[in-house]
Amino acid sequence: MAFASSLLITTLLGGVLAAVIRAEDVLLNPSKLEMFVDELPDMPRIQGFQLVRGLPRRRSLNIGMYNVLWKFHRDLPPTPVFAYGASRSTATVPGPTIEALHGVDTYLTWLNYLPPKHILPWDPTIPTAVPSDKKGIPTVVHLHGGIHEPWSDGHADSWYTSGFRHTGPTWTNKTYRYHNLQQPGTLWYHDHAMGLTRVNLLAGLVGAYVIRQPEIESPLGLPSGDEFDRVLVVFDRSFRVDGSLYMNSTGNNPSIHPQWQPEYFGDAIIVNGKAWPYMKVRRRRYRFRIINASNARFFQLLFTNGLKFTVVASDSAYLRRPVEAREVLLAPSEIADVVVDFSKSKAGTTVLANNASYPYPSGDPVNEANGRVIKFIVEQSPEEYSSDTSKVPKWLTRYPRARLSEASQTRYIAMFEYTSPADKPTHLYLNGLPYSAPATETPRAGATELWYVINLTGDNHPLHIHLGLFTVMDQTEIQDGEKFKDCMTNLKDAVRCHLSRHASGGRKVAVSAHERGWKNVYKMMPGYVTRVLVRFSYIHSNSSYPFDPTSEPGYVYHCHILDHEDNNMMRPLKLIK
Ligand SMILES: *[C@@H]1O[C@H](CO)[C@@H](O)[C@H](O)[C@H]1NC(C)=O
Ligand SMILES: *[C@@H]1O[C@H](CO)[C@@H](O)[C@H](O)[C@H]1NC(C)=O
Ligand SMILES: *[C@@H]1O[C@H](CO)[C@@H](O)[C@H](O)[C@H]1NC(C)=O
Ligand SMILES: *[C@@H]1O[C@H](CO)[C@@H](O)[C@H](O)[C@H]1NC(C)=O
Ligand SMILES: *[C@@H]1O[C@H](CO)[C@@H](O)[C@H](O)[C@H]1NC(C)=O
Ligand SMILES: CC(=O)N[C@H]1CO[C@H](CO)[C@@H](O)[C@@H]1O
Ligand SMILES: [Cu+2]
Repeated sequence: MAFASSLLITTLLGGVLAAVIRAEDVLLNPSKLEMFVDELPDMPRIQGFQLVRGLPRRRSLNIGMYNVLWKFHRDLPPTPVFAYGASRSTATVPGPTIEALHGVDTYLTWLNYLPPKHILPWDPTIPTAVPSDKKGIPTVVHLHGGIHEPWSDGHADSWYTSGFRHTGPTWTNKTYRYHNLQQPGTLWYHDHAMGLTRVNLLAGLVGAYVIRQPEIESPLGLPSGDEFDRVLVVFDRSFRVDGSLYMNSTGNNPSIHPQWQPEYFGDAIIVNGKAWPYMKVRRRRYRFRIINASNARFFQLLFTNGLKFTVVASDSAYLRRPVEAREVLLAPSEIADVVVDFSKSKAGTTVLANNASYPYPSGDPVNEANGRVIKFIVEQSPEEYSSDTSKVPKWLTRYPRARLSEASQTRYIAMFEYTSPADKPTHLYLNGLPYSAPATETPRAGATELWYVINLTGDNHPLHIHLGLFTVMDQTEIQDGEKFKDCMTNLKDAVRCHLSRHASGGRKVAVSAHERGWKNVYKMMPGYVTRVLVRFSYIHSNSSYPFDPTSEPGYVYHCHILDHEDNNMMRPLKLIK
C-alpha cells in the first residue's frame, strides 16, 4: 500500500514536473539577447605533433566527448551540450582547434563519455545507429577534408557508444591515424554517426583542425600567429528560455517520420560558441578561417561598412592567387579562408552581416537576428598599422590544375527529393538509391573523374566528397526538368535519363573567382547540372596516396545539409585498385 501511494505521488509529481517543463518549453525570442556583449573566444589549441630534441615527431592525442554546460550568451542560462575536449573541464563548443604539421602523423583516439540518453530528439524511422540495448549515444568522428585510410575516416557505420560498449557494423579501430601529408589548409572534425549527424552536431560536436606547412606558408607572409590567424566556427541555434537547445520534436510528416524535418534553422548566430560576439581588432590585417558548421543555413557574409575580404583559400586548399570579394557565400560545411585589412576601415566598428535567405536560395529573407554575425571593434591607435608586416602576396600556390583530358570516367549523380501526398518532403536520394544499396561510385585510386551532378530539387545542396578534392567546371541550367524527373521516377537511372534528355543546353552561371580552386564541398544549384572534376590523388604533388584507400569500409559522399544527409542523401564511395 505504501509502495502504491508513493508510486501515486511520484506519478503526480511527474505530472506536475511535466507541466512545469511544458510551461518552460517556450522558445526564446532572439531579440531578448542583446547583440555583441560577449567577447569572441579563441578555442583551446592542441598541437598534433611533439618536439623531440627540436624535431617534430608524431603525437598521440585523446579527445573526449562530454555532456557539459556551455554559456552561449551573457543573459542565457547555461546550455546542456555535447562538447569535445582533452578533459571534461576543458571541453568547449566548438571543440579545441587541433594544429597539425604537414608530414607529421597525428594519432587520435576519440573517446565517447556521453550519457545513455540524447539531449535532442532524434528519429528512429530514418536509417539510424541504435545500440542493441538502446542505451548510449552512437558517435563517430569524421575529419572533414582529411586524406587518410577508410578506417580512420569516421565512416557512418563505424559508430560506437560510451566505452566502446556497442559498436557499429564497420567499426574496427579505437585510434585513427591522420597522415597530414596533404596540402596545408583548414579542416574540421565533426560527428558522422548514421542518422544522428544532424543532432550530434546540433548538440555541439564540431571543432577545427588546421594543417600547417611552414616551408610553403611562411614565405607567403600572410597574417600569422595565434593573435592574427583565427578560426571562426559559425552556426545557428535556437534556444528555450531555460537555455536548452531547441529542436522541433515533431516531424513535418509525423505519420512517416515522427521527428525528422528537412532543414534545421536556428534564430541565433553563434561564432566560436557565443551568440553574436564582438572582437577587438587592431588596425591591421587578420586572417580568418571561417567554417560554416550550420546544419542547413547558408551564410552570405559581407561587412556593413563595405570592407572587403581577400579570399586566399577555400575549403582545405589555397587558391592560385588571392581574390577580392565583397561577399562570400558559404554553404554548410564550406570554408572561406580570408584576409581582412581593418586599417581600411574608416569607422571604429564594423559588423559582419549575413544576407542569405533560408532555405537558400528561395526561402525567407534574413531578419534582424540572423542577419548579424559578429561585430569588430577596431582599435584606433594608428601606430599599430605601421607594425603590420604581413602581406597578401600576388601568388599563393601553383598546384597542378585539373584537366578534363585526365578524366578516366564520367558519372551522373541525380539529386532527388520525395514528398508525401501533402507535398511535404519525406526523404532525399542520390540517383534514386538509398544509402544501403551497394556502392555504385567506385573510382580507381589515383584517378580523375568527371561528375555531372544533376539537382532536380528546389534546394541548393552542398555536395561533399570524402577523400577526393574537386574543381567546379561549370553549372548549366536544366531545360526539361519535369521530363527528367519523370524519367528518373520510372528508370531510376541518371545516366540514361541524362543522355536521353540532353539536359545541358541551358543558361550557364559562372563559378565565382574565389571558388575556382580545389574544393571538398560545393553548392549544387537547384535546376542545374554542375560538372566537377574529382581527383583521387594528392593535388599538390599529383602523387598517389601512401596508404590503401581501397580497404574496408570505404568512404561516402553526401549532401552536407545534415538533415538531408541523415535521411538518405548519402551514398557509399568505394575505391578500387
Ligand atoms: C586499424 O585497423 C586496420 C584494419 O583492421 C589495421 O590495418 C590498422 O593497422 C589499424 N590501425 C591501428 C592504428 O590500430
Ligand atoms: C514543429 O514542426 C511542426 C511540423 O512541421 C509544426 O507544425 C510546428 O509548428 C513546429 N513547432 C514550432 C514551435 O515551430
Ligand atoms: C552554412 O552552410 C549552410 C548549409 O549548406 C548554408 O545553408 C549556409 O548558408 C552557410 N552559411 C554560411 C555563413 O556560409
Ligand atoms: C541582400 O539580398 C537581397 C535579396 O537577394 C538584395 O536585394 C539585397 O541587395 C542584399 N543586400 C545586400 C546588402 O547585399
Ligand atoms: C597527374 O597524374 C596523372 C596520372 O599519373 C597524369 O595523367 C597527369 O598528367 C598528371 N597531371 C599533372 C598536372 O602532372
Ligand atoms: C530541373 C528541375 O528539376 N528543377 C526543379 C527545381 O526545383 C523546383 C522547385 O522545387 C522545381 O519546380 C523544378 O522542377
Ligand atoms: Cu541536401
